[in-house]
Amino acid sequence: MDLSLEHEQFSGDSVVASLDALARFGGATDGSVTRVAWSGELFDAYRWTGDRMRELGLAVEIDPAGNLLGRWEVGKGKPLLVGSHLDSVPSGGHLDGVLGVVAAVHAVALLKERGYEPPRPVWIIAFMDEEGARFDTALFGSRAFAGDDLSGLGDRSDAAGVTLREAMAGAGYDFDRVADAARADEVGAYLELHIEQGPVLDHEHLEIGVVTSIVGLRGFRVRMRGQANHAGTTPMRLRRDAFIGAARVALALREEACHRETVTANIGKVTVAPGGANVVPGLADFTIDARATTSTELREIEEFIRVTVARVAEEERLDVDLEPTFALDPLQLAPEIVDAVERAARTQMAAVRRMPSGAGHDAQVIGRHVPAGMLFIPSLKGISHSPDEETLPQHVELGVCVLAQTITEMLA
Ligand code: HGY
Ligand code: MN
Ligand code: MN
Repeated sequence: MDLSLEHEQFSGDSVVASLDALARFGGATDGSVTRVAWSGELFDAYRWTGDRMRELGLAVEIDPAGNLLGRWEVGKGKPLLVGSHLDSVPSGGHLDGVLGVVAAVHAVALLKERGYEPPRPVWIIAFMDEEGARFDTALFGSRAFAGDDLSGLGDRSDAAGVTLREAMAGAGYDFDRVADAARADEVGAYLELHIEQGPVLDHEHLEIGVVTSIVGLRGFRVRMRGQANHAGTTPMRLRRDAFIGAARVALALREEACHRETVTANIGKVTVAPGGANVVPGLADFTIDARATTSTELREIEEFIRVTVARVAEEERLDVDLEPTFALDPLQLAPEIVDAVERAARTQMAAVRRMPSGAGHDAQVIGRHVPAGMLFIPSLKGISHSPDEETLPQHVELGVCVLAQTITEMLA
C-alpha cells in the first residue's frame, strides 16, 4: 500500500493531543514527567492507552511482566510487533518512549481508516520499565518478553527501600510469574519509532533517522565505605572520605571516555551518608553508566571501571563493592528492516539519513531474537531525559506516516 499522499492529508493534531493527554500522568508544572516502573502514574497511562487500543478494536492485555499489549488479530502468521515504552526517568520529558507507543496506535488507526488489511497480525506493545530508573532494572519488560532470566532482580530496592517484588505485588503482579511473559518466539519482527534524543537530525535539518545499530551498555552499582568523622577536627591526610572516592572515579571515567570517540561514561545517582554538612562522608553509594558502540570498546571500558574503582579505593583506604547491574551488547539492526524504513521514509518524501543510536532501546533486546528496526524523528536541540525534551508537531506527524508506511513495507 502506498501512503505517499498521506503526509499531505494526515493531520498530526490528534497525535499531539494524545501526547499531551499522556503527559498529564505524572506531569508536573515545570513540564516534566515522572512515571517510573510499577507506579500509579504508569498504570494510569496504561489505562488511557488501553482505552485507545480498544476503540481501534484491538484485544488488550497486560502480561505478567507488566507489558501492555494491544493485538490487531488479522491475517495469518507471526505478528509484527510495534511499540516502545510509557515509563520515564525522574523529571523526564513527555516524548521518550511515549511517542513510539502513541505513534503505533495512530499508525494503526490510519491504516484502518484507509482500509488496509494486514496479511499478518500487528501487535502494539508498551514495554514495562525500559528506563530502569527505580530499581536499576532497565529494559525489564522487553527482557521478560524475550525470555531472559530475571529471577535475580526481585530483591532490588528503590530509594524508599521498597523491593521490586513488593512494588509488583502492590500493583497486583507476582514477581515469580515474570517468566510467563516470554513470547518473543511468537512474533516475526519488531519496529520502534523514537525521538533521536541527540542533536544530529536537528543540526543537519533532517526529518527521519534510519537506525542502523544500537549502543552497548554496562551498568554498575558501587558502594565505597570509609570512616564518618568530624569535618573540623579530622586532619585531611587521615581522612577516609568515601565521597572523594566517588568523585575520583567520576573524573577518571570522564577522562577515559574523552580519549575514545565512541565511549561514554558517567555517574548518575549518588548517595552520601551520613549526609551532614559538617561530617566527612563515611559512605558513597553510586551508579555507573558506560556505553560503547563496539563490543571490544565495551569490554575495555568495563575493565577500566573494575581497575579504576579498585585502585581509587585502595589509594583512599576505602572498602568497596562493585556490583554489575546491567549488561547488554551493541546490536546491528536487521538490514532488511533498515532498507524498509529508508524506502518508507523516501516514499513520504522525508529528508533522511542512516545513523547509530547512542541511547538504549527495547529494540536491542527484542532484536537479539527477531529481526528489529527503528526510526528516529528529531529532538529539538538534541535534549532528552529532561523537561526541555521537544519535537516539532510536523515531525511527529511525519513520523506516524513513515511508521505506517514501514508497517506496510514490512508486511508486503
Ligand atoms: O538510557 C537509555 O539510553 C534509554 O533512554 N533508556
Ligand atoms: Mn530514556
Ligand atoms: Mn526511550
